[in-house]
Amino acid sequence: MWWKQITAAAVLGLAALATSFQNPIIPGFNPDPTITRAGKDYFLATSTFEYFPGAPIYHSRDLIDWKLIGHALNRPSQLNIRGTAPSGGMFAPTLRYHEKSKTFYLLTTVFDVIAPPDNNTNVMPRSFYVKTKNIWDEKAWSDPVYFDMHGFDPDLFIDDDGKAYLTTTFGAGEFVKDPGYFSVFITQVDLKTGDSLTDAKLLHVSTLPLDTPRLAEASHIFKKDGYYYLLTAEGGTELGHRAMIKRAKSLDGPWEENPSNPILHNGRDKSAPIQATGHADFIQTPKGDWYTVFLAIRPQAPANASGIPQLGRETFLAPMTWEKGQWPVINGGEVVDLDVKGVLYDLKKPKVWRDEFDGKLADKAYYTPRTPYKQAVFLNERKGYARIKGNVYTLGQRETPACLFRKQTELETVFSTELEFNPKNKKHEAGATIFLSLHFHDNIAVTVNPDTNKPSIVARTRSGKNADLKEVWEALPAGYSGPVRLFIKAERHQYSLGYALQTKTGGGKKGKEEWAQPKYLASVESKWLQAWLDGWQNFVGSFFGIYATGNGLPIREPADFKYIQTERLD
Ligand code: 6LW
Repeated sequence: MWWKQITAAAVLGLAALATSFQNPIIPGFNPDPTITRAGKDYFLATSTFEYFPGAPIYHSRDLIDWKLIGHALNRPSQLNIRGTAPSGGMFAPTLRYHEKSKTFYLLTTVFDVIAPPDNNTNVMPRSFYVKTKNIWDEKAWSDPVYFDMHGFDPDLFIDDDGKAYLTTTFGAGEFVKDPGYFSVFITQVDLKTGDSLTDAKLLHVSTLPLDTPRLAEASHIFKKDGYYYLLTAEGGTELGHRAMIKRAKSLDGPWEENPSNPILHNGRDKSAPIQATGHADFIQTPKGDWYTVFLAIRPQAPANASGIPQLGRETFLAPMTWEKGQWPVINGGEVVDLDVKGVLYDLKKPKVWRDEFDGKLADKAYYTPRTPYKQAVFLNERKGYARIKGNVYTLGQRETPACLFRKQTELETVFSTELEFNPKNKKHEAGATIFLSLHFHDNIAVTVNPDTNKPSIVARTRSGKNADLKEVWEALPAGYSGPVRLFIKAERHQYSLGYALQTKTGGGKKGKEEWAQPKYLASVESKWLQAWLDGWQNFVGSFFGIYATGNGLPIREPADFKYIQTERLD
């Protein structure tokens, strides 16, 4: 039956050719990915910085289709971020499943303030872990157990003899002549208390040239075939970002550097559409194949190293093999692309995503800046609406405004919502926002114009290195009391802010409501919502959101949002 074999082989061959997956696997602001596996289930966590809840846990059975199942840090006793500056908060986690104890550990670090211009208060990191035996129930994660070693990017490695090792990153200035700006330290820890059982030892200093950013971060230790491997991210989190690896037969060394370092570095091809690749973690499938997850950016306008990454750092995937001599080779040694051919499959994503607020939120992918001190969003007060009760804080303050945010996950998309809100004075405001930070965010809102005293739409944009504010006002037609639709159109080069009014209500005989076309009032260049604004430390990405505020005074008028939606522009 030779013909049958040939046909089968041809079909298999075609299938292999047709197989390919799209990067990023977890789009939108999802940096510092860390991955682990329990049986057939993969779990992946990323960083959330000043947003709450912290440490999203994604689940997948195939490394491609990821669902958010909850957050490891979901109550104030675990993550109490108050007054936290942009890009402070919850940093790079490590997620590990310890088979013997059937326990998941999530290690992370919290900073209050990270860098200028919000600097000069507390830049000291505090690292800790939380654990759970039931990762499916986010409430089951423990309270923090604090480590006593300094540093950030904590990694946990539990050896076959049960000894647990913590590695973190901090400055090695006092220890070696040519220190990296940041280097990796190791200590054995008592996992029950977080206490160190041995003195901290310098484990790794970046071997990059002295005139490059010699940062060694994102350490992860693996054991394979009698070797301990130390994976690090080096060169800074910008275009020089890369993954490096070294190995030893004992954690005490001597260490041997991979002659083919870096193992991941798209920066060697500045025309590639994925840049700043690094901060990686490894995973083996139940069948024995290896993959790496890592952070990277998708620059846009232009889509290469001179473009800008306003979605922040996202989570990417690439296949990996262990070559003879036992060093990992990522993506066959090639630059990683948006379309990775020959493995896994292409997951089609729906063009429209919508939350109708029918008594609960559609999923858990909602955030607020900092830890809320009080409930602001009510899903059961008015059927079919998310009711936001504004507080005194604005989106521009280091507090928790009354809002509901979602990560922007696609470059070209329209975010929209329908709002019912009756502002009584110029302080009353409710609307939609595209939000990078308390300094850079752009809103389209319903409020009262202080000059005319009329209920109006206002579009507020911020641009320039000092985030200069521009406003465009448009009065609502006299007597108009219907709902207002608000739109934020994201394109590669700009965001546009618009609104639409109802022209016919759904009441009466023919029953179908009608709406005018959206009218766009203002736009802002997307570079003012990107992660690499000069002089602003920025580890996050942009969010769409809805909000209400009393702008410094209490407000009793609720803002009722009927839905939020994103519709991809393709
Ligand atoms: C992360 C560290 C880093 O902790 O950025 O540039 C930090 N390197 O690895 C925030 O993601």
